[in-house]
Amino acid sequence: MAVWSKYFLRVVLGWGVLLVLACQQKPAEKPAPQPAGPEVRKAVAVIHPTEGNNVRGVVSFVILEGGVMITADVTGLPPGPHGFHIHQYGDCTSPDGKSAGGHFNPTGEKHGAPDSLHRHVGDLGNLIADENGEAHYKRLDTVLKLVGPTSIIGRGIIIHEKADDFTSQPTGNAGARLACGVIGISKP
Ligand SMILES: [Cu+2]
Ligand SMILES: [Zn+2]
Repeated sequence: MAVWSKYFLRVVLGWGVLLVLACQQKPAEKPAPQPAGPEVRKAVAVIHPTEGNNVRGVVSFVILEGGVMITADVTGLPPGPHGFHIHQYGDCTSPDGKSAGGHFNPTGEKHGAPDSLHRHVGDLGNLIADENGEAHYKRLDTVLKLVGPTSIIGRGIIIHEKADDFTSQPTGNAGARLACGVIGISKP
């Protein structure tokens, strides 16, 4: 056989094999599986003081059967009630905490008490500080979530100077921001 015809044969066979392989590949019917992220069962925020304040603490969130258990232990507060909210942005970069934006409100509701039918997802009520400036908060919340469209992961937590009155719109008139934290996923 002539050299050119051997070459020709090889090329034809080569492309033929490729064509058969290509035809055997079925078009993608299912989307490629998404890489599994961390399983979200718990979240945590470390609270740091804004400029001129000394408020510190930890807020944790754990998924339980009836909702999300919120636990907060905070120090350095003036005695009395202090508005306690999840705000839209997990951004505590500004000295006054305003970089965290307004209350986290993905459902377009009015501001309210945490047990109200109408509330922002971020409305957690008040922390009550004792005479030593310490506040402890433990509440099972049935509105906020750690997954899905109302997830609070990556949002901010703000502790305010004054009490949240649950009626003034859109913030509860809780005044300045004493402390700020960012909610992150914690180990299940
Ligand atoms: Cu707030
Ligand atoms: Zn609110």
